[in-house]
Amino acid sequence: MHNSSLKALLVASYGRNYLARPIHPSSSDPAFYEVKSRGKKHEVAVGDFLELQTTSADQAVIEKILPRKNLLFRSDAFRSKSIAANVDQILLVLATEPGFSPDLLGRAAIAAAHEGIELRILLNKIDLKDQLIKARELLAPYQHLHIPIHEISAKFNADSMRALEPFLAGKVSVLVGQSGMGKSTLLNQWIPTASAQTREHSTKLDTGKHTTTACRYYDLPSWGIKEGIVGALIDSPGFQEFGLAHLSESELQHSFTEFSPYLGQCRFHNCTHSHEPGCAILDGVSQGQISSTRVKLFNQLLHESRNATIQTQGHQSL
Ligand SMILES: Nc1nc2c(ncn2[C@@H]2O[C@H](COP(=O)(O)OP(=O)(O)OP(=O)(O)O)[C@@H](O)[C@H]2O)c(=O)[nH]1
Ligand SMILES: [Mg+2]
Ligand SMILES: [Zn+2]
Repeated sequence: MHNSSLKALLVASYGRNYLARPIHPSSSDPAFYEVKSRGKKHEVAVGDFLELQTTSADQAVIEKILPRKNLLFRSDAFRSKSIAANVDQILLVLATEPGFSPDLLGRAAIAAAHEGIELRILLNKIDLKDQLIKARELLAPYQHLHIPIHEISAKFNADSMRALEPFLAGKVSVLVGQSGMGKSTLLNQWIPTASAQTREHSTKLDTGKHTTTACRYYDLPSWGIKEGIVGALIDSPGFQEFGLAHLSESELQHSFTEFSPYLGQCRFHNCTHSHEPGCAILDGVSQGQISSTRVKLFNQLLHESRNATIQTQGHQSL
């Protein structure tokens, strides 16, 4: 057999194992190619468009990652982890129970703002009412920022799910959130064939019982097609940490969109907006225009970003 090159979409990743499906499959192409990157050269993510070189009937190596419109990832001082590429929208899934982390919510919002990706918050499990009021309180600062928030129950309220369909049609959306919030349950409600697709991927990738640690791309059914574009959902494993150490101080400031009218107005040009006199951001807090939770998050992220820079410099000098 001879090698040939083709374009493909990365549809599943599990550790360093990947599956990609041909964009314009010919009759002789398999449904998926098992793809490998040559060494550590290519850091790929689900949603990436790739140029592949086939090496056998159903295996290929990555020649090239086609230009991305965005890449959602998290990082700390030591490593970074891709979540998804080329997404139109982030669906941040939170639940009434178990309670969600407001810190993670804040970080997801910053990641979205930084990459210029639309964010939609789904508050799931509203059938469990005991913690509903508390959840709404934690969401108040985000309502204030005009981020759309939908109250749903994946298991017990089909209408709440259907109401969201128009927002998913024709778009690639990634489900993110902590473990147990209901991401996979949502996926299975919207895409009844998802579990069958998962099984197909798993057989190929041989992930066995670790299927929930994989990240996967699923086409939406007919309601998800808009103007000829097939929308999709990317299911990602739950995480407890969302490091944003890769954002510089200036990138951070600009990702807190509500800070923008105040930027450049602090008394000190290198103001960290934590304690300085004449800080315009802190004035915004006392006037009720900016939430103090968000300023605290900014300071935490700034601290992590600076720490990461110090660590990196330390490594380079070794
Ligand atoms: N009461 C209630 N339970 C729900 C609802 N949606 C999901 N659950 C339950 O919440 C649990 C976790 O759901 P999953 O869909 O596995 O959560 P996940 O976010 O995919 O979790 P990870 O894959 O670990 O990241 C399951 O037991 C679901 O049955 C809901 O609307 N109401
Ligand atoms: Mg899941
Ligand atoms: Zn300031």
